[in-house]
Amino acid sequence: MKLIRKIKAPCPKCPYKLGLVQTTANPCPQCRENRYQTYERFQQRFLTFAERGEAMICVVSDIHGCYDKYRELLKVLCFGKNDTLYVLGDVIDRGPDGFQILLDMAQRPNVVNLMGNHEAMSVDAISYLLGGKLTSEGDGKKALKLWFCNGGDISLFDFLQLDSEQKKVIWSYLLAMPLYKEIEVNGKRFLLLHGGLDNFSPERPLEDYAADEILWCRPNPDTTYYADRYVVFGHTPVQLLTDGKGSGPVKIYRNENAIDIDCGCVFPNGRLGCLCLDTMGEIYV
Ligand SMILES: [Mn+2]
Repeated sequence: MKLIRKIKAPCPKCPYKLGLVQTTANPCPQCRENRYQTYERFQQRFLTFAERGEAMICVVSDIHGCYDKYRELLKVLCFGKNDTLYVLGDVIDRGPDGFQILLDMAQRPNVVNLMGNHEAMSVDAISYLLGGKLTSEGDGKKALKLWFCNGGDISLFDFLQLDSEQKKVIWSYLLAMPLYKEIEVNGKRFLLLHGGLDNFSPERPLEDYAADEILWCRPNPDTTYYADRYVVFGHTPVQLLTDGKGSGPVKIYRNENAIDIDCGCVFPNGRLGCLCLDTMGEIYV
């Protein structure tokens, strides 16, 4: 494993947390004493970026019902109508407010949501509950059980609270989620998806991968994909890849061109990690 970039987290006392990018203040005195220069640099670069009014492209994953962290991230990013936020799935389940987050995202044309295995499970289970047709093969009861075993029970409760118009919005939003997105930012190519690419071969066309190979893939710490583009994914909390050996707060995991951004925000000691594709800078809330 090779970490391309190491960024220190701000000290726990830091009131700026890198987050308050609206201010020109440097990190707190303790941070400065600890020489958290990377944060200062990032903050300055971010400020220049925002001041120029340029659009920013960011990517986040596995919000898992953490509504407050999602809102805080938008604030930290100063997320505006010219920016784009790619969300690599698993907005729902485990935490309580997944569908509320999806409702908010559905109203934002510049938030692009990709399918996660939790959204796929919810589609199968809710189809079964509402007596509709399953969108993927399998027995409905099994689908419901699988969803509940993976923290879907809390989301079902959330879903049932929605009024019929909101349910419609959510339903069409879920069904429209793509499995992957290929984009280019500043001359760098990115493939964005939820879990990874099982049975990977660089020659294999993307449309050839089954949904499960993308949604449930568990890369290992040494997994690499393409030489000419970054693959950015979530699904596997970085704690699993570092085997708890990393020191300090959890960080986005990079192994050559494979980048895991799931910092396990719904779990104790987890954070919501966000990668800015323009600068490759990391933001945490
Ligand atoms: Mn997942």
